[in-house]
Amino acid sequence: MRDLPMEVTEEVADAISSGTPVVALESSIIAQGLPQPENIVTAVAAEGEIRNQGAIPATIAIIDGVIRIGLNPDEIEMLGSGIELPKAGRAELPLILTAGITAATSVSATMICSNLAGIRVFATGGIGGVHRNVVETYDISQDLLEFCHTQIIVVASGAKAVLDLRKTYEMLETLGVSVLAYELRELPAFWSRCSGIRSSIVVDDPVDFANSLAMRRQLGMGGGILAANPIPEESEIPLSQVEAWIDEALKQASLEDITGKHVTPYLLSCLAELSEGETVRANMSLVHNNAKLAAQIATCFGKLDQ
Ligand code: PSU
Ligand code: MN
Repeated sequence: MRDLPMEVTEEVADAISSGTPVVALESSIIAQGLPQPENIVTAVAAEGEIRNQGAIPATIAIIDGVIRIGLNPDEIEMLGSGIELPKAGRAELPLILTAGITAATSVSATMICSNLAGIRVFATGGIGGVHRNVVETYDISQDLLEFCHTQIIVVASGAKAVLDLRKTYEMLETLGVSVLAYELRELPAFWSRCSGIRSSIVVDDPVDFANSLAMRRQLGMGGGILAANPIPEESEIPLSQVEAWIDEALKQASLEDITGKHVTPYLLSCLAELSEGETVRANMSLVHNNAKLAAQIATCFGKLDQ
């Protein structure tokens, strides 16, 4: 059998083997989730914040059929240059590797690749989930099921609020995913701090996330943890304001018959326009904040391992 097509940069490989904290970042947010040039600004700033916290960033993508763990600035620039790239989730990942092509990794594929490399914490903006029109479309993101398969902590500001958040959080509970809210009693709603949905588990210390993952492992349970981190107060958009824009974006998506993997990127770009960039600014801030918490959690693993 041929070797797994995966390349880890020297810096990341050294960090993993020496126990230096490492945080993974996804690339679909660069290629499909944010407009230019904010996509590249956000990716670079997230890496910078992780370094500020004393950890090593590892942005993940598939380049020419190779899983790349850690990218250089030119590669990040290429992913965010506006060229059309496939969005790889769990289902697409093997095909993209055998075809030898380049693709951005969504949350599910980034979880798989991070785990293969031995990285235990991954930061993103918001995970996918159950779409509001699920009854007609059956559209539920691969991200949710990935938490059953892959053992990693995903730091996100909940699921994107264009989704049916109540159904998304219910489904995570059904799947046995540990959803730990950070600092607030309520689960976050991406651009807004509160969704109106109470969280049964709240933690105040980054070490609690690391301990929970270690305990899942000891229990032989497998599966991941969602660290639900609310957007910083100064950047949040009130839920009622976002809801008005979402209603309009959903109407436009249905008129234009947008389906499948194109729904999330379409809605995000529609909201960016309707809000005159406010949703993009909030998205940038929450990604930065999630990178920071992820680095703090990764640092706790170093201490647990000693
Ligand atoms: N977080 C963001 N913006 C994004 C995403 C996450 O702030 O665009 C991406 C992730 O890659 C996630 C995907 O996996 O959106 C969800 O897409 P879907 O609903 O098609 O599974
Ligand atoms: Mn979908």
